[in-house]
Amino acid sequence: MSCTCSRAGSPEIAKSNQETRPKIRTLKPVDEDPMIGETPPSALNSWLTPNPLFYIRNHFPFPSVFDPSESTWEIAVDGAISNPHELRFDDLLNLPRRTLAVTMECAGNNRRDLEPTVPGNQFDTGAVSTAVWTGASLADVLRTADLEPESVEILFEGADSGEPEPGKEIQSYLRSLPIEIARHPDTIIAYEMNGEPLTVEHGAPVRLVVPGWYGMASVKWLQRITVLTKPFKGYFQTYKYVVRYQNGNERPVREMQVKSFISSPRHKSILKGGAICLSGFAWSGRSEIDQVELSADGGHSWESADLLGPSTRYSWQQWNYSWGPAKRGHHTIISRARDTRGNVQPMRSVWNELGYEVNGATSLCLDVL
Ligand SMILES: Nc1nc2c(c(=O)[nH]1)N[C@H]1C(S)=C(S)[C@@H](COP(=O)(O)O)O[C@H]1N2
Ligand SMILES: [Mo]
Repeated sequence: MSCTCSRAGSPEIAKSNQETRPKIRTLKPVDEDPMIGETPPSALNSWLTPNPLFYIRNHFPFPSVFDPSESTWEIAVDGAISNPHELRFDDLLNLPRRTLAVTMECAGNNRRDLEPTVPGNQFDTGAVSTAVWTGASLADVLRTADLEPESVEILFEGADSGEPEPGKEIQSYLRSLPIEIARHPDTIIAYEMNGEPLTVEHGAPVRLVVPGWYGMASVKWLQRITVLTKPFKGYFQTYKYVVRYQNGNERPVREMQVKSFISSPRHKSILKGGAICLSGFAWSGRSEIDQVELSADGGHSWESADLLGPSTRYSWQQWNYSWGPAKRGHHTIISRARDTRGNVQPMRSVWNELGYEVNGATSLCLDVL
């Protein structure tokens, strides 16, 4: 049966206190200094996240000596190149425009679901958002830079800095990319987000956007691009953003893992019986979603959801499922996604020391009257 409701299954939602309260219109706070906030559940029902509700994840205070004005911003391009130079905002505007819909997820999203719990920001489901980004391909910038043949990585520096943890040396936010990812035409230096100039929260005037990778790669307030002949070993590269398993193995965090969630109805909703429309999103690093399935019996049997709306390589895919008629009583529903490369969302997240890539199926509880 296909779903007729367009989004949130509102007709079925019984009037509980939860549903009559005004919808939250601001981020769900996680921390104030540095500023961290999740996209509120009400905004996780839309394919594009409105800019003011796009999650924010800063490691440091906002850049201090800071003029985010487009007329004066310069990006230093240096390192293993024959012609170190400064790139102005206008230089970027003169390069071909590239526009891409990209879902960005923080590597720590859903950290609070891990058992046993791990330290760090206890993110719920909202450290993920989607925007249409416009900018210049980094490849076009690198083409004019004349890289030395032994170059292996490109390093990106944000204009923000501080102590990443008490006692550690003051440093900028620094992340590197392998040359092949940096040279991919879809890796962009973005200056627009959903058709508007970037705001300071999201990296004004320019940030990197690395589609398909967890958010840490998309360096905000980009002020320096350095070509390296040796792999970068900085704090946010080899100490943080590393998946460290219980057995001591480790690997760097890179592409987003296949994942889905149910955004409507809300967890713990009380609903009238009949057909209940379930909907949500599914995404996976650099591949498209092939299938989303739902189970109401703890994973014994699965039914396929309808995929709808835009389907692009780097953005999440909306899905709907008409479930019913649902019997009275308490139900636990789970969703799982599969991508076009055959990766399937696991039932349980794999525990790791720093709580990254938490993508296990999550349970939605519903009571049907
Ligand atoms: N300069 C700078 N860039 C940064 C960060 C940062 O703290 N400083 N945080 C990174 C992380 S961990 C994430 S998840 C994304 C979040 O981008 P957003 O705040 O626009 O959602 O930015 C990344 N880029
Ligand atoms: Mo992040």
